[in-house]
Amino acid sequence: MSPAKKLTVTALAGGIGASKLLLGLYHAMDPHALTVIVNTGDDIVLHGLKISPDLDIVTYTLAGVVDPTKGWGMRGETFHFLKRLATYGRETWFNLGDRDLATHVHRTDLLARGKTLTQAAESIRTALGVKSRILPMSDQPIPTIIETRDGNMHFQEYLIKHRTEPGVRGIHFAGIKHAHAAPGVLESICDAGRVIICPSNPLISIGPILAVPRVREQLRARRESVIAVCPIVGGKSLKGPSDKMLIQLGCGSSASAVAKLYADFTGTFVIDRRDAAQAPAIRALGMKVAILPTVMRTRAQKRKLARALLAL
Ligand code: FO1
Repeated sequence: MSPAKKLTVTALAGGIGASKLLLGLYHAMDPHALTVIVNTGDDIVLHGLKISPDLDIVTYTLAGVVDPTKGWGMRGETFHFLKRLATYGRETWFNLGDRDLATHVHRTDLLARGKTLTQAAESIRTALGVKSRILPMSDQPIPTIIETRDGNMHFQEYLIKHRTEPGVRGIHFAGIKHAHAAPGVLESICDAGRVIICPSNPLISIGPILAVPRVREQLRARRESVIAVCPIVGGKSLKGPSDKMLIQLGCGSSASAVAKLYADFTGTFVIDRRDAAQAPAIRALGMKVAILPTVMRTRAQKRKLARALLAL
């Protein structure tokens, strides 16, 4: 591998949890040498608009326009459009902001004109001045369906409309068998100096990317260069319902439980200091263990973890 290629990073990412680390990487390395492969299982069509939450969260974060409190949507957002929609009796459980709306209209129009999701994501990230490549995992829709006691529902309905209350029995990715990795996805895993699995939900953020045909195999082929950052610290998720879902699906909510899910394709598993006691169990799965401060609240903490990962 050439010295220039050695410095390249490909990251697999969900939304908010991943974006913290991605922001750290963006500032700790040459951002042009970073490629982000993003989960699109969360994508949903609402009010005729194609919404790609994780693509937008990653793009807005790296562009510096994300709402810093919520971690999704745009800074300084207003919701006049949503209020008007309610007038027509439409469901408004998914909070579409007025500024954010421009992104969904632009993407939906590009898709209607025959462009791919990859091309739409490229148009949005370049317009917002993001220097890193942002790739959807696939150009085909692969919605994440949560199987619950109350029936099957789209992930966004489970997360937002039903506030993760229904007990989870299973998860599937509709249409996955016939889907393909988007252009550049397999190549960027194959060519990168290192591959970083961001601290995202292993079941519904990283899981859908791994399920795209050939992605897991490609990661296995690069196992020694794959570094996964654990999203569970002290048995709790850093963000979102990972802990609850892992428990309900019988995996258990711990660093070693996530390590088991990643053992076949990960060379180095990164855990927080609080979980140091689990290091021997994780090493027994055949992975190296790095113990680092993985909780990122400040800009400095994000950069610090990013630098530590780049130095591994
Ligand atoms: N998350 C919420 O908790 N409530 C919302 O109403 C909501 C709206 C929303 C709109 C656009 C967007 O890009 C993201 C949005 N999110 C919202 C976040 C998103 O649903 C999830 O955090 C991700 O899908 C999981 O990564």
